[in-house]
Amino acid sequence: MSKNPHTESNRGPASANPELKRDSKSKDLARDRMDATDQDLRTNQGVRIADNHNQLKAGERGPTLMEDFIFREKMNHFDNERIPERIVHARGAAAHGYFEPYENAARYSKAAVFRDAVTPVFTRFSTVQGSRGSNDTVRDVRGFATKFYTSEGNWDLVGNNMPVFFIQDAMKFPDFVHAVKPEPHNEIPQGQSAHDTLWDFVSLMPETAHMILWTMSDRAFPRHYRFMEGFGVHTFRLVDAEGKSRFVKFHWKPIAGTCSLIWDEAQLLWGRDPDFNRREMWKDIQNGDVLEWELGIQVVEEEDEMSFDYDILDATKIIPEEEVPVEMIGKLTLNRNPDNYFAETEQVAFSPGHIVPGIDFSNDPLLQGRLFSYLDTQMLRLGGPNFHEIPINRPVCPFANNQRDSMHRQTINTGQASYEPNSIDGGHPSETAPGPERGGFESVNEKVDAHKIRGRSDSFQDHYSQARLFWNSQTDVEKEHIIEAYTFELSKVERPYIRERIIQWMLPNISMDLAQAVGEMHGVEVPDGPTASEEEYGRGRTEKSEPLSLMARLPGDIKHRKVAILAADGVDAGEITELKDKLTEGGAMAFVIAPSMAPLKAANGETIESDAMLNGLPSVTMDAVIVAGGEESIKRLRKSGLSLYYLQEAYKHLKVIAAVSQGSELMEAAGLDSSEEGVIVGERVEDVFGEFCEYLGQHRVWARNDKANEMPA
Ligand code: HDD
Repeated sequence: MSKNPHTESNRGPASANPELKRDSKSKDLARDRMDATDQDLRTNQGVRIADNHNQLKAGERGPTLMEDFIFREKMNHFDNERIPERIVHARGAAAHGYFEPYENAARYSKAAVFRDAVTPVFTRFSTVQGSRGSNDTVRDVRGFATKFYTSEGNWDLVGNNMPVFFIQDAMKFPDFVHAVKPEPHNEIPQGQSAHDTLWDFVSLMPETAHMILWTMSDRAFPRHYRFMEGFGVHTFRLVDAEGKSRFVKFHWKPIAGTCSLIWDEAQLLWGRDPDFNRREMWKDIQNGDVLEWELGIQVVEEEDEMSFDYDILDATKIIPEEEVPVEMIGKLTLNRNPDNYFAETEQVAFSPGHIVPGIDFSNDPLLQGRLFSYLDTQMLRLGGPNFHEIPINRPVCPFANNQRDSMHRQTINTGQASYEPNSIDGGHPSETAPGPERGGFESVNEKVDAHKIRGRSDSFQDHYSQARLFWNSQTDVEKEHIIEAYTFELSKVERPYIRERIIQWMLPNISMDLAQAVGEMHGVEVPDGPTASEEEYGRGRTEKSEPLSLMARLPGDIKHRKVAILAADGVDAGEITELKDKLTEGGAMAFVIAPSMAPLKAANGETIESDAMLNGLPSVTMDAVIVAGGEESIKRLRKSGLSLYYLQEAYKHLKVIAAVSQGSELMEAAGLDSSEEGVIVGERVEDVFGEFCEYLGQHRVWARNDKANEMPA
């Protein structure tokens, strides 16, 4: 069991479950894996195929014969390959891994996942708005859904990379999704929130203000899934071995830190690598560079439920970490790519309703609605109620019940009794009484004594305090990006009255600076002060909360960062080797980027492999650039517009750029001034490397922001 460095003194009892190994799900999947090595080509009925190129015809130039069962089977299967994509979160990428609880976890919950030494998991990341074939780096929320194959059944933590949601009651979910999705008359825009119907809805629904602000921040296009936080969003419950229930919020804290793309970069990536996030995760895992998060919880004792200036059942609110600290209770590692996208990533079925003893729901009306929706949607998407039998969805623990039949049933249930109680099959499968360990599921014994009411609690009225809290917690650069985001998004809204509603009726309640800045860019007059009613404006805490800024958890080092080394024939081989060694030592990945894919002939006659061409791994796919020296190499690179553009684009996107020896000439040719911050030149690798790493640890050269805005690239 891993030790949690943050909570040394806060340990509860721990126990290990030796029989559950981290690869138990992989072993479970093994019985369905099919390897065609050394196999003959056959039909689905097992008949060997002699000719896979030609239909059976009446004569060489004649029509196809109906009896061609080989053609018909092949074509029929192909014609039916697609299933409905997810109604939201259609585009996703996933990986296998495992979860290891810290010793303190079992203190709050009797769930086996917090006791067993290790539990296999499958985690799927997704965008929300776009279709399955849309771009990875669009401005959107990212889904962060984890299926824990625990020894007591599957637990799904189906969260997002933002801790709040757009609406408070699931009744509004179809409306929200209809508004955000491509518009119904022309199916435009794909993967974008910048359109009339979304902003129309938002402008009429002040409860969206807080979440919209998050989506206008750089959190909406993470640099890599590994640099992204995750949140369970709702308040859930954990139930300990004594049956005591506590409210919790779940957090995934990335061990690598947090950082994002910037908008221009994100947009360029739509064209240059639409699969950017999924490709990076895939390649990193392939290279053994695993993704890691800590699972944290904020714990609220039941008696403190009403002690906040917001309602903890309201999914548009966070619990600021200053009010309830996040306690780390375990670690997630993603270390294995799926074997087959469709079988695993597409067919995985998550549901917040998949919980295990020791975890329970709260009465959050958004969560309550989700409990119906996910199961319901799987009926259509996965073709009926047997989707739990699909290999990626089945639990690793044994399970039996009296549910029978329906479409595509795989299990061959033996025995005569498919009911309970029975005496024919020895009374099995039988119930298990609830218990502190390995007991049957028991809901929290909450007293509910109320009138039926279709309405909302007054405690859900404050729509703006936490939006102000978020705004006040951002650094100047982050605020600038948010202003740019609203300005851009609203510029795509055709109806002026929708733009005006946002600028005049929503933004002034968040920040007058924000409202004025966006108003100015749209030529819309802004009122003198807030426009919301006192209740909606709210009086909650608004002073800065550090963890709400992405800058609070910058990576700090060069681990997992991608560095381009620009080179051409005639490059200094020694410099390349030294750079690669130093970067790899620090945990970064170095790529030799050259004008062609032909092996480079270095100045000393050595041959160096080129990892990619200048337009193959363009600067937007990298975190930093170094120009290696070598007279001839620089001469060649100077002749390439692509290499000059590489540097200019990296400069514009606030990336650290270094040049060794003659490399400085390429910098000059690109118009970059080495007296500026984050533009580093030196005679030897060691002259530039330390400073280079410092900037890279800060993710970007933030001080360059104003200057970079003047760059045309
Ligand atoms: Fe949802 C998918 C996360 C509110 C209904 N949702 C889906 C996925 C994630 C979330 C990560 C993709 C799972 C996967 O990878 O397969 N959804 C959230 C979060 C929410 C949220 C964090 C608010 C806190 N969702 C929400 C509501 C409803 C739904 C209020 C309906 C009442 N969500 C769905 C769905 C999806 C889905 C339509 C589409 C495909 C699926 O479930 O399996 O049922």
